[in-house]
Amino acid sequence: MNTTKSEKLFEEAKEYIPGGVNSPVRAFRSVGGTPLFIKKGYGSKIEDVDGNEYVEYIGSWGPHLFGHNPDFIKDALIKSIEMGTSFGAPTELEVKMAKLISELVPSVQMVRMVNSGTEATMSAIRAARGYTKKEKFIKFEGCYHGHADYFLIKAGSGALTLGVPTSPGVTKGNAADTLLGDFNHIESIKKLVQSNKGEIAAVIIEPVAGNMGVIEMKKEFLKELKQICQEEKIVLIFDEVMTGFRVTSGGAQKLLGVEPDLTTFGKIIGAGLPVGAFGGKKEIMEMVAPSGPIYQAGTLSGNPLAMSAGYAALTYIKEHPEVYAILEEKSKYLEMGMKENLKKLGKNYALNRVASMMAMFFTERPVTDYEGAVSSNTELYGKYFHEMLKRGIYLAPAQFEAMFVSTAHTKDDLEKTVKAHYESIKAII
Ligand code: HOZ
Repeated sequence: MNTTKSEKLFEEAKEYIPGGVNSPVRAFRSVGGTPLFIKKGYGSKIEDVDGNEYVEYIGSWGPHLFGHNPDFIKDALIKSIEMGTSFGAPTELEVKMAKLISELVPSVQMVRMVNSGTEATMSAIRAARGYTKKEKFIKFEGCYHGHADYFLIKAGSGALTLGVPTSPGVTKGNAADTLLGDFNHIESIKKLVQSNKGEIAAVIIEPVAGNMGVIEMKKEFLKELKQICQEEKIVLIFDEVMTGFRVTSGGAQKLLGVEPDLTTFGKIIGAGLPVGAFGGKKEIMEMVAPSGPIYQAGTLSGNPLAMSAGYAALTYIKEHPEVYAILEEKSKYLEMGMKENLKKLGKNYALNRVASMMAMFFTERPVTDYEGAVSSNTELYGKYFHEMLKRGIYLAPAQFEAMFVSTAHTKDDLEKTVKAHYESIKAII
């Protein structure tokens, strides 16, 4: 068999880049085979260096709410690049961006732009610690908040996929300040709060878990969590890097009706450029430098290109509230089609969907928590992934990731996906 261009590139990449990739899940380790090297993206599709076209549901892991390279984002970027790429000085666009974020997400009274989701979550934890003068924080098993040391303890996403949820290189000291909660199980939080009385600065959670597949947070759990945080003077942080501006224009907090003290963003607010942000209550955010003593900085923070793309995306969302109804319709079509397929095939695999985020787990028990997610047969997911790929559908190359639907997915794309889903499951069971 002829070697493909992707295979050749991967061999070369492995010589110079650890594992041949710049972020682990991309390497196809958990599904096997060679990663596709992508040449371009347009709408709902990507094309690899060998000229194969795929309908895809990764959307750069979330940013592409409108599909690849929509004209209005491209135009904003072209206009911006004419003016220069970075100044390391304030711009008018940063002010407009901050105002727009706080208009769409009212719990965000002040916001600081950073360069990635990891930077956002790291900075939010620092702000919470500085504000409360306490050191420990609670994260949830299977939730992923980027790769800062103290988050890499029982983390989701690539860490869970590759079987290294607790990474070497994380010091005992760092690990000691991270307390582990059980997603959707409030008793675990009550116990932690009791045994670490007066020591917990923050609880950080993905209000819709998107890094152990997709799992919705129970409203009752969330309300109790907020109440505990208020009573114990713990800063409640919603990591909305994935859900922000995706599940509604106001993120998961609008969907679930509970406001956190701080929120982190990324992905859609950069429309595919490297970006992140953290924001929330004024009394906390005003403690961030230079208005306060909690240090946080960045050479490329508020970068004009990232701001132009992100501002164009958020402006579109504001001016076109119908975006979410369109996403809902498309996502529901997929969900229903897949459920119907499973029924026909006599399989009761768990299929979770929250707005335009979905995940199918190869387990027949309902997936409402970490235990449920890890009961999935990942080997079977690998086979499914390759069957779908053969049929022109590109999914996340790992079970513990989300499938993202965009407004660019056409009726044809969705029909093709449902058909491929039926044939793929049939082929592997
Ligand atoms: N950890 C990311 C998904 N949750 C994957 C990032 C990437 O490989 O680009």
